[in-house]
Amino acid sequence: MILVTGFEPFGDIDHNPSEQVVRALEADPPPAGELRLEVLPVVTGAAGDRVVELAVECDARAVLMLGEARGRAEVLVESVAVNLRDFRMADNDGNTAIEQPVVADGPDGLFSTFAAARLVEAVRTAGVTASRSFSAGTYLCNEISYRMLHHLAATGRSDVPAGFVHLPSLPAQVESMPEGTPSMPLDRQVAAVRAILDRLMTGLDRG
Ligand code: PCA
Repeated sequence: MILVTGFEPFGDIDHNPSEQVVRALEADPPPAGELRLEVLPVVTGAAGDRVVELAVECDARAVLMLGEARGRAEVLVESVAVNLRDFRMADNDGNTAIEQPVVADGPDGLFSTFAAARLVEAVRTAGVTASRSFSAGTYLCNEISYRMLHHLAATGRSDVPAGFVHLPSLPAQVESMPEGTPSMPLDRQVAAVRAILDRLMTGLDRG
């Protein structure tokens, strides 16, 4: 089972591309491999608890966490998560955090366990613009990525490919954002995520 998560909308903007990609995969699942799909709340603590719980519950062989990176034009495959919660805006339950760790006494940073460079290649081959990224920020996306990578390391399962991918905003969303904010149509985003899943599954089959 491969665990794939998205996030609900956050802040004052409707929709989240990651939620819509998860819904698209629900409606038309990839032929190879079973997926466990879920949309997570943008709530500190709860989102990380849930993603770890899901990975345990479905005994995930790979974990792909998705979220929105507003203002970015390409698909960003994250290589690292940091042990820092420092929120620009309150989460959806009104929680704030300044210079707080994600996990008390955890290491400063943890590398994604999926092969980020190869996933970027897979997305580009599918004709969608993509890059590696070395910062997922200090908000919920970084938090759940850190929680998952910490869980895998703590349970001796860092061989499970896991990590975070940030998606651009959707065209409809940027209408209420500052002029010139980049976006990417949903079908391109879905194509990118399908290419990533395909690559992840091929890697698993190779053992
Ligand atoms: N993006 C935010 C949190 C939820 C989402 O989709 C982030 O980049 O942290």
